[in-house]
Amino acid sequence: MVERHTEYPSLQEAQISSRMADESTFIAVKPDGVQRGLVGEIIKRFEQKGFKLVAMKFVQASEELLKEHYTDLKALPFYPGLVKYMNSGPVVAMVWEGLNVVKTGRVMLGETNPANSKPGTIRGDFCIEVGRNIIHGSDSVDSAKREIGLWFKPEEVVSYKSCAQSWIYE
Ligand code: DAT
Ligand code: MG
Repeated sequence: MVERHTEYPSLQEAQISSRMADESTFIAVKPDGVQRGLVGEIIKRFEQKGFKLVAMKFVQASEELLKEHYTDLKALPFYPGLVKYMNSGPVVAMVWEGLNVVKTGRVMLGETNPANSKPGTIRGDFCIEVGRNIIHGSDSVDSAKREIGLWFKPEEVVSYKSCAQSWIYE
């Protein structure tokens, strides 16, 4: 009988599921990324890497939400300008799930300052100045939890099985 590679024992499948669902990160295409038509390109990179989209909304964020989102930076001189920039148009807010997605997501973004970001990273490929760096990504598992809770209601984060999971995780 021909062995079927499309089916896995349920235990293995359960182990894969728990490893990949372990971690989520908050990613947002900033107003400049939206205006410059880079939404699809950014989503594509996370999709093609193998991460799983579990929440997404197109939203004009309030000043209040943005101040809270960047509360750790409130003492810094660029904070008012940062909030104004983030409030200057709609953003695409997303939650992506997968193994080590917080750290790998940051690698995919590049450095905070695009000038220090390598080609091949999102900031390295699509922007020039730190104040117009087109994308946000959580910097730790704890900040991801805080940010996801700020931007999404629990019921807006969808749990589903990806048909590709056993081809992405071993
Ligand atoms: P990151 O977005 O890489 O996590 P951060 O949390 O230190 O970086 O800062 C948040 C955002 O603030 C960053 O994406 C762009 C802006 N920013 C950071 N440093 C800046 C600076 N020196 N001048 C102007 N904007 C800055
Ligand atoms: Mg940050």
